[in-house]
Amino acid sequence: MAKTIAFVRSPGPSFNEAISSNLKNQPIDIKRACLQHESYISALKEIGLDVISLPSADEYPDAPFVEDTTVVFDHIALACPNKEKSRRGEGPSIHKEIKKHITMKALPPSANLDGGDVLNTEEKIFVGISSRTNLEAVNSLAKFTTKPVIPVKVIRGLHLKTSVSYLGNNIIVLDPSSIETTSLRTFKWIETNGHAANCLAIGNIVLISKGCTEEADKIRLKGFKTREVDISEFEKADGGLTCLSIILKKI
Ligand code: CIR
Repeated sequence: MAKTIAFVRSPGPSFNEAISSNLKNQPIDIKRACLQHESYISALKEIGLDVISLPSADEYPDAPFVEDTTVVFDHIALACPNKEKSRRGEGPSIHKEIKKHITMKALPPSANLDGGDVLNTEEKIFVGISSRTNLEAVNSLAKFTTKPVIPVKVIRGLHLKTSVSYLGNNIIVLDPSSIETTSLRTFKWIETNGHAANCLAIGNIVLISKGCTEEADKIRLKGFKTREVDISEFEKADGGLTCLSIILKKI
């Protein structure tokens, strides 16, 4: 049976120049970031994913946050037109790999989109309207899916998925103070105000940021298994667990 693939990219020597809302106070320890990235890859492999690991791209400090380069729907992957100039060159080398597995299309340059703003659920796709993603992206994405594509205002934090993750079984983990929640009312909520809001659900297993034990307990009560992963060096650059991979489910 075809396996789910995770595309990842290791941090390089320039990772401590990644964009950050708090780097001045908390410099990144690159050696530690590399070790944490290896543990992240091990966790994905233990879950049963095939991991395709790209070499670091030193001219792009934010390159380990591969999620922002690509959105994957069922039968198509879409190259994201990133708004942030320093991140625009990250896509091509990763898209070259993804194209070996799935058809890829580009969105028009009038759309600004980071993959971290796209929350895909069974029935609907939610798109964060954030400092990185505009309404044009919502309209452009809608052309590639039969699901309704719904804009959600991001009030605080970088992306929509900084503050909400979908686990499956109609359950989301979210920080309701950071996003406009009206369109998310039909889900069952696990509330948090911390890093737990960005977690990565692969089937029945949820990777959650180390130390989010209360949220992990609540997630397990809903029938999932959890595994804590330490990504503190990536959190210093406003990244979370989903940011570090592009997940391609083979169907
Ligand atoms: C940035 O500001 O673009 C990076 N430092 C963090 C990107 C995190 N990506 C994500 O949440 N999908």
